[in-house]
Amino acid sequence: MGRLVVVSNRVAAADGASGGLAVAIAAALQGESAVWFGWSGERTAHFDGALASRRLGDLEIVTLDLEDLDFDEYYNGYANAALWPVFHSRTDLAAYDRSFSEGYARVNRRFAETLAPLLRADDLVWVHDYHLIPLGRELRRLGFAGPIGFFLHIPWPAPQLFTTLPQHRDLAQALFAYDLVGMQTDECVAAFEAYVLGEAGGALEGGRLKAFGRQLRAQAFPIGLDTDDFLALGRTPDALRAYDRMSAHGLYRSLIVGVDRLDYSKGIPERLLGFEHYLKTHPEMVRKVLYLQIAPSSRADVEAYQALRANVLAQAGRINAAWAEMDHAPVLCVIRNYSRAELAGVYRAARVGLVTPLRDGMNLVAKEYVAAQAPEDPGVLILSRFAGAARQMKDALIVNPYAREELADALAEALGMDRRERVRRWQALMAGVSQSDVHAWRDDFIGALTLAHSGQAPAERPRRTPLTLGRAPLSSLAPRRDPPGHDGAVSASGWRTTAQG
Ligand code: GDG
Repeated sequence: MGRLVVVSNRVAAADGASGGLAVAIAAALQGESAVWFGWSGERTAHFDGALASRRLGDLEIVTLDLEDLDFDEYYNGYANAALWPVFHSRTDLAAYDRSFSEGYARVNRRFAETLAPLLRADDLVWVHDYHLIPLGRELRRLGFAGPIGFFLHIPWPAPQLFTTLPQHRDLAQALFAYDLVGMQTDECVAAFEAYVLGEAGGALEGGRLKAFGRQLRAQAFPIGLDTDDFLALGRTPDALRAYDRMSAHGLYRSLIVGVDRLDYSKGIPERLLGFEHYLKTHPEMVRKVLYLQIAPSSRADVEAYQALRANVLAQAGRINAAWAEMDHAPVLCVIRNYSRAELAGVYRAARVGLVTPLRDGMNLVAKEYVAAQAPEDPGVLILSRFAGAARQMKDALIVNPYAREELADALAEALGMDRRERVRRWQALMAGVSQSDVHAWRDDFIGALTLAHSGQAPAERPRRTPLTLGRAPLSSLAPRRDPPGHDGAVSASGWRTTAQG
């Protein structure tokens, strides 16, 4: 049996990585016999293709360094200043420079040329995210004929947005080198299909998309948490200390928490406006609430991120200037990283989890907030309708993050919600978080990729069958447990809910 070879831009197995992709892949590969290949995060004067390799249990981590021009054109350039904004509906922030797309193509070739010699014919290759769309095509060019799947962690944009990229056709064609293209939601798959059918002269036949003389299967695989691991983190001393610290700080006040990379897609300025509107319309609550925003710095070399940082800090300052007293400031905005254990403690201490991105592939913070709650006295999740997670987490208070009055109303509803209703909503949400976890996501994807490569059609959703890539079975196949007190069944793709919505 071949190995599972996972490729992503960054390879980060250690704790402290504040990014959904690294957290998810590290969890999905934990304890597995697999290879994880990617950029080391280091730069070198001249690219030489030298690889570094280390082992983490059964996992082999292989990294390469990139040169400065690669970093500017591929990473800061095409990936984070063109694809990221366009895929998050921010064409106003996109840089369409040709040099960026050339750097992107070059680095994908470099990835392929260094990876290809390591591949064995029976390996299964799983490529992750928007940095590496052309990688599969490059590997095919170099002769790899085995299964290659691609998973997009961020949203796939509407055709009108995607076609603003001068290279849209080439990007779409590159995807057709994969056997399976996975996305976070059905909505993203539908947008991709609309492009292929409407712009690329493709067709959808027997569940397969056909275009550019090739075919692929496109399907939604909503990503989840390593839920058991996160629950265990919540019981560690670091988590308990953070919980105690924030509970003491929030004594006589209700804590509202937001945790997001400092990224314009996360809607932090809009959230601050919503909170400000809440204070204006509920002046009696000013001393009774504290909004803590944890926002670790991200992509600080890109101009739009520098502007965002200044904007967020200015807004928090403005709100505090208007509403603070000598012993209380309503907003605490912390631009730094905390350990995941500490985050688990902070989530648990918060009466409200405020997760209001303007656009988000999934959003793991929403799921972490739910997983961290005390079952007998849980907090309330307020979730943007524009997060992929909103398709599953219908028992959250779903809001339009652009509408400050709606945000303020949701805060009022969450802070006034009785315990019974909070428990009822949390139980439904937690059932989904437990069931649809990162292991199910991994097994579903790999099962579907194996079928897609062999030309078989999946019955409905791919079944969770034992996979024996490499030495260890990929799934323990233990039935996933429901949280105590919950008796609901949960479907594979969407969660059963108890509330309307
Ligand atoms: C991309 C997609 C998709 C945050 N602050 C700290 C910290 N974090 C962790 C969170 C969470 C992760 O980072 C963020 O994940 P998200 O899913 O919310 O967002 P992105 O980073 O944008 O991730 C997203 C995801 O990929 C997975 O497919 O859901 O839509 O954009 O786990 O806890 N971690 C640590 N310190 C922090 O201060 N250690």
